[in-house]
Amino acid sequence: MTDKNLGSRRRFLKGGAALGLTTAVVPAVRSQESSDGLSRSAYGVRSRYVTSKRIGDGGNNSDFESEYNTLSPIQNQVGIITPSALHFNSSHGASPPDIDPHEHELMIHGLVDRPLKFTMAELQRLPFISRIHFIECSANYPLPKDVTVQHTHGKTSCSEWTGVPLSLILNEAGVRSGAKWIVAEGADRDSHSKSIPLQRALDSCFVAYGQNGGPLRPHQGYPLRLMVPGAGGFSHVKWLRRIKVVDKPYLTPSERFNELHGPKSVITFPSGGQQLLERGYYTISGLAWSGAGRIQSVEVSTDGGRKWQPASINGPVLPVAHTRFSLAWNWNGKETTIMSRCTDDVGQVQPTAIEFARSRGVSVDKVLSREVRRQGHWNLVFPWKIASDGQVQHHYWV
Ligand SMILES: Nc1nc2c(c(=O)[nH]1)N[C@H]1C(S)=C(S)[C@@H](COP(=O)(O)O)O[C@H]1N2
Ligand SMILES: [Mo]
Repeated sequence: MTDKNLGSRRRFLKGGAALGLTTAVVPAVRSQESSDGLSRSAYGVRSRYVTSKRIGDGGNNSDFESEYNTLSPIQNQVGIITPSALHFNSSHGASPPDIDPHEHELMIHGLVDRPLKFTMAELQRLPFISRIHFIECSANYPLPKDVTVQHTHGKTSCSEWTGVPLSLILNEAGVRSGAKWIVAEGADRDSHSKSIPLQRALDSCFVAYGQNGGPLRPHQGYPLRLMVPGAGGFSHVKWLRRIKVVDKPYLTPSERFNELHGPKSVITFPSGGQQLLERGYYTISGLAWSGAGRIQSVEVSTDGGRKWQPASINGPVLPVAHTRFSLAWNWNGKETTIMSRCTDDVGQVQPTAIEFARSRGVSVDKVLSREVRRQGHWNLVFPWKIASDGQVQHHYWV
């Protein structure tokens, strides 16, 4: 770093102490083995000073490690990719099935000319695509008792997924006339199943075996999952074993399950439960995403929504992917409320609480009611209150 760079960095922070110019202590390197007998260098482990983890979604005090419902620690994430080990997880009441990829098959049948079965090895011989997409549970909403952004927004994650376009597989089988939907089924205890319109299946769905450069993690559906970009997480059937081509939406209890996620954003720093130590310079940072396409713009307010400033975009802007934004900010040490709102490239704007309440036909004090939460796709502009002592808290409308 040149002196000039150091000088400009210094202007952000008050005094040299904030730069942390202390001597680093380098611990002696010990060679250790993990429980499966691999050395730390054969399959890496993170620094013991890094402690970020998924937590159960049972609320504030649930630090328990749930096998089947976990929230991603998005307050600690940088960039747009969720580390595979920290992808949120929603599996309805069961641990991941222990699937041997040599035995796993994907069956295609129903209204097709040629019913087909693919082994994993056969799928991996086919042409493939890699796409960076978020998956968000339709039930990604806050509860009044929630404290951190992990609690309020932790059911969304973003990975690079690799696999085979479903159109290629369906064309191979030959879709018959009269076919309008597919039903996808997983190999878990309850055979999680979901109907998806055939047109969407042909346009954008793919069967993924790769996540962030490696195989899917067991919690994400190893060895195969369906990707339905932009639709509610529920559609992204994990441990995928069967696709039936049909004439009707057999398994769609609510139309909302097929809606694409609307535009949504949240500030991840500073966010709930964090503490600003002193007034001065901070880089506000957050994530924005939309199920309909790319993020067009993000604005941030640092005065409770009176003025909005355009945020910078820090990194790739991809369709149906988390997009990282930031805003340079000088905190004057006074109580305030900060929030973000985004617009996607089909022109949808993230709604305020008032706009959202109106669209759902309820009064604004009902935006967190059970009835509204259960409709899913909760994408309100989300405020964080910063107290004069620097504590960051959820700011409620009710
Ligand atoms: N087979 C199967 N697929 C499933 C589920 C499930 O319980 N079983 N849960 C769905 C729900 S509700 C969500 S939100 C996403 C979550 O994907 P993730 O666990 O990889 O984050 O998986 C979907 N696919
Ligand atoms: Mo979900």
